[in-house]
Order: sequence, then C-alpha cells, then structure tokens
Amino acid sequence: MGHNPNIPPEMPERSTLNVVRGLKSRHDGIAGGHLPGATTPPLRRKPLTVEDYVQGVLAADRTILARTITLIESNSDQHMQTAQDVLKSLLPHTGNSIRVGITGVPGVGKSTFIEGLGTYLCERGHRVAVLAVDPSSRRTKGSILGDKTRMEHLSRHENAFIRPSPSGGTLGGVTRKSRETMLVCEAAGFDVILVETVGVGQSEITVRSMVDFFLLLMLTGAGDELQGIKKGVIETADALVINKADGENQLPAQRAKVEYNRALHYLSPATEGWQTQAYTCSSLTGEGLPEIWQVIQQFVKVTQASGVFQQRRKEQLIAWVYAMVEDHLKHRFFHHPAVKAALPNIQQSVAEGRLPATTAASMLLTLFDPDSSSQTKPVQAD
Ligand SMILES: Nc1nc2c(ncn2[C@@H]2O[C@H](COP(=O)(O)OP(=O)(O)O)[C@@H](O)[C@H]2O)c(=O)[nH]1
Ligand SMILES: [Mg+2]
Repeated sequence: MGHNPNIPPEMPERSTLNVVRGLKSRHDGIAGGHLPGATTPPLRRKPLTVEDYVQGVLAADRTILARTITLIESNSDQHMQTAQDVLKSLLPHTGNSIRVGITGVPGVGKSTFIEGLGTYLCERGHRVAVLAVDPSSRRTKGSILGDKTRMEHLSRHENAFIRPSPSGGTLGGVTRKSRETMLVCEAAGFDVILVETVGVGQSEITVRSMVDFFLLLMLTGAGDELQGIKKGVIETADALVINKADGENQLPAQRAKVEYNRALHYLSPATEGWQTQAYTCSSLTGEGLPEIWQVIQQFVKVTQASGVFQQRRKEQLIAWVYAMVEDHLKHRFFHHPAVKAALPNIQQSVAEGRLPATTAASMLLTLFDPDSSSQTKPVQAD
C-alpha cells in the first residue's frame, strides 16, 4: 500500500512529543555569530547544565540564547527533557512581549516588511526577535538564505535576534519549536516578537494561534485583490496591509485600501472589540511603517483594557496542549501495527458499502485499544 489517505499529510512520522532524530540547525540566529563553516562543531562545546541555560537566557547572553533554542529544536529525547526543564524555569519570565504574526502570499514582502519594521523598532530601543514558521523549510533550500539577505540591516542590529524556521518537516514539530523559542526570547527580554509565515498551507492558522496580533500583507493589481488569499485568512487578520505602495503603485494601493475597508465592514472582527482595517505601506522605503506600529500599540491597549488580550493568550495555551495530545494520539493510532495491518481492508469494505462506517471505526479502535471496546459503541446523540 502507498500513502494511507486517512493519515493527514502533515502527520509526523513520529509524533510532536516524540519526534524523529533530525538535522541540527546551523542557523543560530546570531548576527556575526558562528559562521556556517566554523571548525568547532556545536556538539563539542562544553555541555551546559539546566541552570547554565536558564541564567544565560535571563542575562540575555546571545550565545546561550542560541544554544537554548538549538536544544529546543533538537529531536533527541534527552535534549527534549533538558529543554523542558529549562522552559519550566523560564516560564515565570515569559509573556512580556507583543507577539505579531505576519502572513501573506510568497513574494508579498513579509521579510522586507519585518526588516523595515524591525529596524524601526530596534532604533527606538525595542528588542526584536524574528522567528519564522515554515514547515516545508529544509536548511539547504532558498527561504532561509532569502530571509537572511532581506533582513540584512536588522540582522546586524544589536537589539535584534533572527531565528530562521526550524527545519524538519512536520507542522506539529515546527509549531512546538517555534512556540517554545518565542517563550525563550521573551525570557531573554525581547519585547517584540515578529513571526513570519510562509503564507501557504496550514502555516497561517498555526501562526494565528501563537500571536496576539495577526497582520496580513497584500498586494494591489488588477483582479489581484482577493486572488491567492483565502477569505478565511482575511477573517483572522487584525490588520490588512497593502504593501509595495510606492512609485506607480501608490495610487492603486490607496484605492485598494478604500475597497478593503468597505469589504471589511461586512466581516465579523478577528478580535472582539477591534475593527480590522486596511492600511498601506512600503516596506522598501519605510513609508507607513510607523503608522502600522501605532495601530499595533493601539490594539494592545484596547484589548488589554478589555481583557481580550489576556483571554486569547490563555485560550491559545490550552488549545496548544490539546493539539499536542491529539497529535500524539493520532500518531500512535495510525502507527499501531494492528491498525496499520487492518486498515486497507476495512477501508475498502467501507468504500464498497459492505461495512458501516461506525462499525469500521469501532473495529479499528478495538484493535488499537482492546480494553476500550465497551466504550466504542456508536456515537450517541447526547
Ligand atoms: N517596490 C517594493 N518592493 C518590495 C516591497 N517589499 C518587498 N519588495 C520586494 O518584493 C520581493 C519579495 O520580498 P520578500 O520580503 O522576500 O517577500 P516574502 O516572500 O513575502 O518574504 C523582493 O524583491 C522585495 O525587494 C515594497 O514595499 N516595495
Ligand atoms: Mg520571506
């Protein structure tokens, strides 16, 4: 049998909680830090204790910060345990940042926008951490290199910390690593976290679920208005920003803004008590970026006063726990030897109308967990 259609394509080979041994990231996110060709491999460095990691992060030691993230990104069980101990100690020091997600189709200018806004903020004394969520990224592929060159100024700024997406495939794995990296950055005193998505597949939904403010970058152009962007994504955005509003594109961008603002009136807001609006900017010239920062600050003010901000963070945390549990259970189910062996036949029987779906589900669950057979009766309408 080939790929089982019942296993969602993004399902990990092993679950998020217990993932496969993968490649170590070379990108430690330090401006001018370890060069990719450095002769001493990270593994030979003196091992740090949990206390070393914790103290180093709290002291904003960039080398230790980078090593902590590498630890979090490691797929070895032992590293994961240490990482969890470090995180537990850091937890009381997390949460003091504005988490901003940036999405939009590839090429819309996300990295350039982050370079522009991030530099603007660093120059004003903010400490900005930039993370990326890209489940498709492989360390040899272009996106990381692309981002590094797009963020040339920012990556050299002493107040900035740029960490490319963890490599290694599954969305669940990347999500865990990104969320935990975000917490570590907060503990190290970064007060603005900018998270770039790849803008394809599930990554936007994932990033929406880990940030306070979600910003959708867009482009103008004939018939381009809604093309390439799912309506659902617009409905999750706290701001629509029409990028590349420079040169000849300035006027069309203004017009698009008016149109979007009209359309937005008919959508329910992404965040309770906040009216999503459209704005224009040029990430290249920097025009409009300070205004967008004003909008973000206003958002924080309004939602913190109403409690929506705090409530969303709580809900995100709980949802994350359940997502990991689900991920783990699904993984175990679809990799259970008896389930795997029986699945093709049962599937075929259902498809051919010889077996009721409910009976099929019940059979599979019994194979997975024989003790549960009494609980796997047809779903009651209760
Ligand atoms: N004219 C103009 N070009 C831009 C602007 N922002 C980004 N670009 C260009 O658009 C291309 C894609 O940008 P990039 O930031 O890599 O997009 P991403 O894929 O969304 O991260 C690059 O060639 C950028 O120089 C802008 O505000 N104005
Ligand atoms: Mg990019």
